[in-house]
Amino acid sequence: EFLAEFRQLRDEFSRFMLSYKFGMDEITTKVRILQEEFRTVHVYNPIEHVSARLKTPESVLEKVRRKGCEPTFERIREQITDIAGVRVTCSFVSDAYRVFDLLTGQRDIDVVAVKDYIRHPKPNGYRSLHAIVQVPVFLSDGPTPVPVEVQFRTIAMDFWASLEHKIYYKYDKHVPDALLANLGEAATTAAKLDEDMERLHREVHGDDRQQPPLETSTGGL
Ligand code: 0O2
Repeated sequence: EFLAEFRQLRDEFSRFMLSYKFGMDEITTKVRILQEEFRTVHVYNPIEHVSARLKTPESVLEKVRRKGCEPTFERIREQITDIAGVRVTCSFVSDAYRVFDLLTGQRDIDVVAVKDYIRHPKPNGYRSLHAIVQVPVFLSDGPTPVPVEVQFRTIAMDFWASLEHKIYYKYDKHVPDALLANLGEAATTAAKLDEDMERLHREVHGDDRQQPPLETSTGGL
């Protein structure tokens, strides 16, 4: 009996995790569609690259324990919102906001929460725009809304965050003060670089990006 119950739970958990993979794939496809459209139809492409990651079952369960979340599928779906993660890296800060608007403005996307660490950086200097969005995934038994954490950032923000992440783990979360101070300075330098690059870009491209999308020969169909 125990074995039958165990198998059932294992299968349910696999289905649960699979729904997150599908949600992540839906969001990745949406961003890739925008990226390809910009690349081919517009003069300028605001999306540098897109990546996605699914938390491992171990790290989901570890977070369930850490957050004191009740271990039911419903509670986990409500409280652990970063099981599926998509990262969108843009050239400029204004592009991060622009792609955020384009994605969250889509009819089938619900925005659950937004954390703007660009306007309000974390004390360590971390900057990125985070959104928890919900996308419907159509399975054989009907649609399931799946939360996906989408991070929008610039190349400079991404460069900083990946180094900080490595240092954080290298020191097992106890980074020496001097190194923390250096990371803080590097974050300020990265923010300044973002500002300078955006200004230069505007000087060269003017207000290109404010233009409406190109009309097609079929009259916009
Ligand atoms: P990974 O390896 O990227 O998956 P919580 O997730 O509950 O601890 P919260 O407030 O729900 O925290 O999430 P928040 O602040 O929106 O941040 C979650 C994710 O943002 C992290 O996921 C990182 O990807 C990124 N992030 C947030 N703060 C930092 C930071 O200070 N440095 C770096 N490098 N990344 C950060 P994970 O699961 O921690 O990591």
